[in-house]
Formats: sequence, structure tokens, C-alpha cells
Amino acid sequence: AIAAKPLPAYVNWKNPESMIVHTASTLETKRSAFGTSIVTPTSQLYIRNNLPAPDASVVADRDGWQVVIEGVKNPRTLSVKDLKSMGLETMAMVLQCSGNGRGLFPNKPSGTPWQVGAAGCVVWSGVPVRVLTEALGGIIDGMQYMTGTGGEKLPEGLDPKSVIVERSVPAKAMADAMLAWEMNGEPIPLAHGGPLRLIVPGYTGVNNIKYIKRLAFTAAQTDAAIQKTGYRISPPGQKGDPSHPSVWEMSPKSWINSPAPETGAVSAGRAQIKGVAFGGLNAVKSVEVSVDGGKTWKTARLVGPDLGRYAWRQFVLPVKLEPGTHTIACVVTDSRGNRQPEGRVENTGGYNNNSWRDHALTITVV
Ligand code: MSS
Repeated sequence: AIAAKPLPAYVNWKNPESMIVHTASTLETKRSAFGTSIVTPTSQLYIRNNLPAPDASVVADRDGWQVVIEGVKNPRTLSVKDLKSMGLETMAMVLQCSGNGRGLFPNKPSGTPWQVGAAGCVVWSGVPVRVLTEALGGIIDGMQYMTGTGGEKLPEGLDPKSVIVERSVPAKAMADAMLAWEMNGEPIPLAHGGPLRLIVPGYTGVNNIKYIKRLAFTAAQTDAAIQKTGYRISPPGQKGDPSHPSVWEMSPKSWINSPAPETGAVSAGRAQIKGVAFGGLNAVKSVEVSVDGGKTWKTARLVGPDLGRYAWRQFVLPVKLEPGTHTIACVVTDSRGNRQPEGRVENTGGYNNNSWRDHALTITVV
């Protein structure tokens, strides 16, 4: 067997048993490591960095971190300390990389071959962006996008626009967005965007800007490469350009985490099929499970408290497994009746894979 790569130093506090280390900037949660108590522990949450994180000194004085707010009637530079005095909200949200499931595309698009583990359900605390903009006189008319800029030091000798982590989302995404300083009950670790992170619930990972240093309401989308050409749903063989849809809202998705996601070997008899399901923008209505590759479906039971429309639900279906080979699959329907599709949308970057067939597990029952 090939020895697993060790954890990179900046995240050596992660649980090595539960992580797949792809590279120093891409770590995935093992499918077997997702628990059943809803929230993903920070020590098991995936990591994706487009640029190396800023120096650890930025979390030495968390309250002193500053963010520039623009595109409002009274633009201001505010510290985390100021933000903490302005408002407070707590929200559970699925954080999921746009490329989660890329490794399940048969044509292996370039990029990290994530299976299911570039995702987690996290509880965030911070100030709602809505409260902030009201306090600063409201958004200037005509500003159609909310643009967040990451606080990394940019590598020298390169065009800043080619590397800066700066993303725009439609201004309507602001409704439930927040500037967060806490996750899962503790200050946000630097690796996950502390001291301050933009949280855009229902939108894919890349829109949730870590160590945010600027939040601007803008008339146009940023012309940074990560927005203009990167993270676009472009037809196979074509490079991304602004005419292709950007990775913004997440779509309904679910997958099974148990039994035996890694070995595929299960003993016959009673078993609990368990997994997670989320709607992206909408709440989960129901989850169905199939043990015959999608020929017949049974409604699963949603387990545990409902942490709101942006969180995921755990589900369970008790079954009696007969010896043989079985393909187990699940499909989620959201509160608006949107059903997770059977197939994926082919695209160059391997983004937004929510195909239930790609996420099915084949197990051997003995
Ligand atoms: N932010 C910043 N500042 N930087 C970077 O790099 N990345 C992205 C987000 N944000 C970044 C940011 C991505 S891309 C993702 S996914 C996320 O983040 C992740 O997170 P964590 O915490 O997990 O690491 Mo894909 O769509």
C-alpha cells in the first residue's frame, strides 16, 4: 500500500485518521469519517486554498483585523471588534467546494479529484451583512453584486488579477450572508478563514471568502481571473468565459456514508443505511434510498434536529441485506420539489456534480 501523505504543518491539528491529503492545499474528509450528529467537527472538515493563507500573526489580534466596506452610502473600515458590537446571528450551513464530486466524473477533469468529502456542515456566528449595510446607510442604488476579497499576500511578479481570491455573487445572496468570526463554537482557525470570513449560505465554497479584507457592493462582477474565467460551468473542451454560468447556488445533493463506503464489504443481515442530504438554497423535504441501483426506492427517515434550510439532514433507512452485490443510492427532494438528478452536467472544470448515480455505492454482502 502507498503510505498516506502526512498532514501539512498549518493543519497538523486535523484528525489524520479522517482526512485524505491530496496536496498541501487540498484535504478531503473520508466518506467513512462523516458522523451522524449533523455538525462536521472542525478537526475533520476539508481544506481548500487557492493561495497560501496569510501569516499566523493575523490571528494574534483577531479583534484588530480590519475589513473595508464599500458600495454603501457611508463606506467605512471596520474592525472585528466593531462588527461584534453591531449584531449577532448563528447559522448552520453546508460548506461545499464547487469541485466536490469531480473525482466521480469518468473523464477525470483536471483539478482535485474530490469524491464526497470536500463538504461539511458547519455552525457559523457573526454579524448579518444586512444589519451591517443598514448601519452604513444602505447599499448604493444600482449595485448588483456583493464582492468579497481575500486577505492573502499576493505572490510577487504576477498580475494580481490572475491570482487574487475575489468573488462576486448576486446582491440578493446578501439576504442571509454574514461576516463570521466563530465556527462550531470556537474562533475560526486561520486555515478556515479566521479572523473573519464571508459566509454566503447556499452558495458553493469558493464564494465564502476567508480572511476577508474588503466587502464591496459593486455594479459589475470582479474581473479577477477566479471570477471571470475560473469557476465557470463551461461546455466540455471549452475554457471558461463570462458567458458561462458562474458556480453560485448549490443544487440538491445527497450521498450515503454507511455501510462500508471504502471497503465495500458488508456482512449479511440487519444494517442501517446512513447519509447526508441538503437542498443548497432550500430545505430538505425528503430522501429516498434504493438498494437495487435505482429500480425501487424507499423513503428514509430524517434523523436529529433540523438546523435550518442551509444545513444538511442526516437520514437513515433500516434494511436487511441479502448476500450478493448491491448498488445503494439515495436521492433528495427539496422543499420546492426540486429532485436531485440522476446524471451530471458535463463541464470542463468538473464542477457541481450532484448526480445520484455517480454517488451510488456498490457493496458486496457476504
Ligand atoms: N478564500 C480565500 N481568501 N482564499 C481561498 O483560497 N478558497 C475558496 C474558499 N474561500 C479560498 C477562499 C474555496 S475554492 C473553497 S472550496 C473554500 O474556501 C474552502 O474552505 P475551507 O475552510 O474548507 O478550506 Mo472550492 O469551490
